This record gives sequence, structure tokens and C-alpha cells, in this order.
Amino acid sequence: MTNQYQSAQLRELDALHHLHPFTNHTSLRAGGARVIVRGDGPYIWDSEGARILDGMAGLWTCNVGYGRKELAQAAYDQMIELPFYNTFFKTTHPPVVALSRKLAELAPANLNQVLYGSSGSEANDAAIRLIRHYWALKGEPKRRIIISRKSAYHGSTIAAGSMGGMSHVHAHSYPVYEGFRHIIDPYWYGESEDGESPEDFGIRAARALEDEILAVGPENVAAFAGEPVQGAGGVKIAPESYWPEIQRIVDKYGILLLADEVITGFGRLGTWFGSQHYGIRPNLITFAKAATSGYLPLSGVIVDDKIANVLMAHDDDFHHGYTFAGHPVACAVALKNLEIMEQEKLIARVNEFTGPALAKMLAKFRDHPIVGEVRSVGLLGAIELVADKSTRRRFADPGRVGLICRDHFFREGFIMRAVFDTMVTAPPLIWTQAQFDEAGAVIQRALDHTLNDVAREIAA
Ligand code: PXG
Repeated sequence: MTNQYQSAQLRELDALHHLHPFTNHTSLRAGGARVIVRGDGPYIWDSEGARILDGMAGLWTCNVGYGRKELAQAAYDQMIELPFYNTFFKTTHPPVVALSRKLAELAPANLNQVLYGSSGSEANDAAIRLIRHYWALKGEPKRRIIISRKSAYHGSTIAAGSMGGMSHVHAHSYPVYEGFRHIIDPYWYGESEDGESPEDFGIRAARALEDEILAVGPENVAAFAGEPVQGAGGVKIAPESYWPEIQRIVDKYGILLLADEVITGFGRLGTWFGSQHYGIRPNLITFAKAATSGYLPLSGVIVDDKIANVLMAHDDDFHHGYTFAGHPVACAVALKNLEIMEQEKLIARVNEFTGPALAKMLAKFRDHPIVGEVRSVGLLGAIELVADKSTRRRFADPGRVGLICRDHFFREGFIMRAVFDTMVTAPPLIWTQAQFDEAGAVIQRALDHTLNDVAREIAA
């Protein structure tokens, strides 16, 4: 059915009828989209027959790789059994019960209840409402402010976009909702002062939370929200000192902690949740993407007993919910996906093999003339492109050189994302040494080509 059109026709019809997310439609219309037709393991294929190594796991999502027949079978079986029923009005079904039980087992000990959605944005909207509802039920309705960080990405709905810290998202179409504040992100390479160690900077970046709490009045603050590692913001990995200090401040003022694990959930940092990697004790965890490895949309917010108990003690509805919350087919696929991760020990493999292999592959580029820094944690990695290594001076017109580099990756049959001039990668958890070698060779050539393109701008 979907193969009824030829490549050129697909591109033309796509430009005529399809509005893409986060896309410059002028340039899309001029150049046309790349048509992806198939995936298998770590590779995808485009409509011209080119094989592409996917260094982004779809979009931080397809952790078990493409073409898993077991996931298709799980969806098929569930569709035959019960394709859909809602979970409103005191109904439930076996897949949602089994998945909730499983998530409670995998999440930190005191997080035991799951509220579902279909996207990360929805999960964060639900979390925002739950956080404010919790404080209202506790008799502290003034506690409405949620503090998050600059360059955070929490989704595209108006509330999740407001909680996010991306100014270009804020700039489009709506004023930021009131009740959100954004503090400095823990981005040592970009934000630290001359000679400031990562550990000192981590403490300073975390103390910005305390400053903000005091500035707005602790009695008005509901929660702090953060991604354990900022993903779309540029794989910004906080120094080791950061999260313990954030936790100390959260505890001191008794505010809630929301860990947005839409990217870091399900193994990416070598633990089921990134909070476990950093020893963070969140009250709420939002997840999406890799819960099903992207085979079907499913998201949710897992809440701790403290929040659940307050909800249960209140004899009224929480007026919130999505038709597809706990969709049976998505839940069945998520369960099978988690089973695959366990059977193939993919999380242990992040610690023992894939994570170290990524770090080793990136380390080779540390001395490249346009590379300012490489960094990684688990299976999240970044390469900073700079005009001057010694001063960390950026190229003029941020994002321009990142796109040049990304296009070289593309031409070489490799996908890595450009966040301005930071090249980021999030490989699936199934890469073998062969894929790390292939990626390493492509990155070397692409960096060399990029250097060639911008040679005149490089510091001698
Ligand atoms: N939180 C985080 C941490 C995310 O990374 C969302 C929430 C929103 O999820 P949904 O399912 O509503 O998209 C995300 C999504 C990119 C990119 O360019 C990243 C995301 C989405 C689209 C593009 O890196 N992350």
C-alpha cells in the first residue's frame, strides 16, 4: 500500500501534503525529504536503496533496533485479542496491568503507580498537572512554580514547551505559561568560567536552583524538573557534583523532583532509569520513546507513594486523561520490548561493552583540529565543533558548521544529529564492534571534510 509511489513522487507529495515537525518548510520544499522505507537491526534504508547506519536510534528511541518480529507478533496477538479498550470509568485490561506492575518493579523503589499517555509531551503535561494538583490537595495551592533549566526539552505542547527552556520554542506562537522559571543548564564546556573545574561548576549550576527558590519564595515552589542528561539540548552531561547538590536543595525545601526520562529511560545510561545512574530520588519520572523502542507510541508518568497516597486520600476525580492512556497494543509491545532487553542483557551490555566502546570511539577525535571536546555517558555522546580549540571559540553563525558536518555524515550513510555546532549521538543498545568501527570511520572522514570546508575560519 505505502509503496505505491516512486521516490520522486513521494517527495513531491510529501512537500504538498505533509507538515513536518521542527522543520524549515522553505528548505524542505526546495530539497525534498529523504524517504526512509525499511529498517533492520542497526540500519535503515532510503527509497534510493542507500543503507544508513542510524546513530540516533530513530530519535533517541529505537533501543532494540529495527525489524524485531517478536514485537510485531506481540502487537498482532494483542490486536486479535483486544485491539482497544479505554481505561476510564473503572475499567482495565491485562496488558496495562502487567506493564504497570513491571514498571513499578523497574523504577526506584518508592515509585509504584503509572499514569499513561502516548507521547513524552503528554506525559510531561500530566506530570505538571499532577504536581500542582498534589500541592492543592495538600492545602498549599500557592505552590505552583516549577523550576527547570535553560535548553531543556520537555515537549511541544504549550505546558511542556513552557517547562522546557528553549527560547526558540518559547518564541513560537504563544507566551510561555506563567509559573515556570529556568535556571542555568549544567553545561560545563559551554557555561563554565575560565579555570573553573567541572566539579566547581556543577555546584554553582546546582546552587542556581537554591537562588531561584529563594528569589520566588520557597512557599511558591512546587517542583524542580530536569532530564538526567539533557538530550535535545546537546547531550549536556552534568558534572558528578551536580545531581547530589540538586537533590540536597530539593530535600531542603521539600519540593518535588520530576526526572524527565524520555531519553534516559530504558537503559541508555546503563540503568533502567537515568535517575538510578546518578542516584537521584525523583518523586515523578516521565518516560516515552524507548518504552516500546518506538514500535508504537506509549508514554507515562510514574509517581511515588507520597503523591499516590495524597490522590487516593481525596474522594474525587483527578480530571485528566487521554483516550489512548494505557493502549492495550502499545502496552503489549512495551512488555515484549522490556522482555527482549532483559533476555539480551542489553543494559548490562551498556556498562560492559557499548558504553565504553562509544567513549573509546569518540576519544579518537579529541585531537581533531575542529573538535573542542568529546563527551559521553552510557550511550549518549557528543562532539563539540569549535573554531579555536584552545579558547573554545565557536564558529560564527551558530549551527552553520554543525549542518555542514551533519550533511557529510548523511552523504556517508550515517545519522548523527547537529544541535547547533554540537554533534550528538544516541546509538541503539544493540551495536556491535562492527557498527562502532563503521561509525568511527565515517566520523573521521566527515570531520576531515568539514575541516576542509571551514579551513579558513580555524585558529592557526
Ligand atoms: N522530554 C524529553 C527529554 C524529550 O527528549 C520529550 C520530552 C517530548 O516527547 P514527545 O514524544 O512528545 O516528542 C522529548 C522528545 C531532537 C528531538 O531533535 C528530541 C525529542 C523529540 C523530537 C526531536 O533531538 N525529544
